[in-house]
Amino acid sequence: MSIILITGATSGFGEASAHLFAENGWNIIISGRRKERLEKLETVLKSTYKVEVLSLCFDVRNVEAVKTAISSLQDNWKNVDVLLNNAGLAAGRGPIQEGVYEDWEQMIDTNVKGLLYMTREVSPLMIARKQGHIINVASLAGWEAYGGGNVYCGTKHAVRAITRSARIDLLPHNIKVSVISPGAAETEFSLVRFKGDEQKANAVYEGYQPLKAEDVANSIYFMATQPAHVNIEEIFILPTAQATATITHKS
Ligand code: NDP
Ligand code: 8X3
Repeated sequence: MSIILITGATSGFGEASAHLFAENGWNIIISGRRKERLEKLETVLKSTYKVEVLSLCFDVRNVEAVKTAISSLQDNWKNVDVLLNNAGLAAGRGPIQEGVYEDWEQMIDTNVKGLLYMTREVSPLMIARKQGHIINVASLAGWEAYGGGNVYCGTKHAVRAITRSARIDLLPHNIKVSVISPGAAETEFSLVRFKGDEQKANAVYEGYQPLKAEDVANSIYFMATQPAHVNIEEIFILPTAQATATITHKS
């Protein structure tokens, strides 16, 4: 049975991917910081899909925690076929001259450094088996820079650059490296970005049909299930009503 390790499985794209891969018979390693959500998801996945599930509760910003989580994997969980580097966030949205240092650090540490730590620890397991697939979650913000998105856009541009470089590094080892770049998707993303302000978060998705977490999970599953000689290098997925980060057709 194939194994996928998903960071940020407690919500949004990660949670939807956990369901979809489990539904299709994959064993799943779920991770995130919220222990209760992990426990609940583990129970639901096991009982619904009859697959093996392992929960790893850690913060991807903590390099020692990442090292411990991966080095503590039992042999039966070491054969990770797909690493989905999904954990990430935007914290705030505003002009750079008013930027909040803690927000910048949280985004850079999670979206860039956390992804690097995970890749650094998991890729040797894949190299040992001469197979594997790393799928990074970037964003429309990895293609475009929009006002107020400064640091978030920077982190997602970095994710796309790291993906392309890692693909070259891992090429001789038969490891696929891909990236998915979604546009606006209704998850907990905006609630996190606007620090719990539901009104601001809901306004992001008003007047049009944004992507659902399941839409993105479907694309990730498509990427992960191609034949061994096929690498879907990048999927750029937008809501039909969205043309760019700042142009959305609203009713
Ligand atoms: P959610 O807020 O719904 O999910 C984010 C997930 O990341 C949660 O499971 C959260 O888990 C986890 N996470 C955040 N920080 C950490 C951390 N320090 N350590 C471990 N896990 C962490 O948002 P989405 O599902 O929308 O976002 C998933 C990814 O998709 C992110 O990288 C985001 O930037 C990207 N994205 C989102 C888009 C959107 O419009 N929604 C569009 C394009 C890209 P926990 O809090 O339990 O740690
Ligand atoms: C989330 C999409 O456009 O808000 O990555 O940056 S956007």
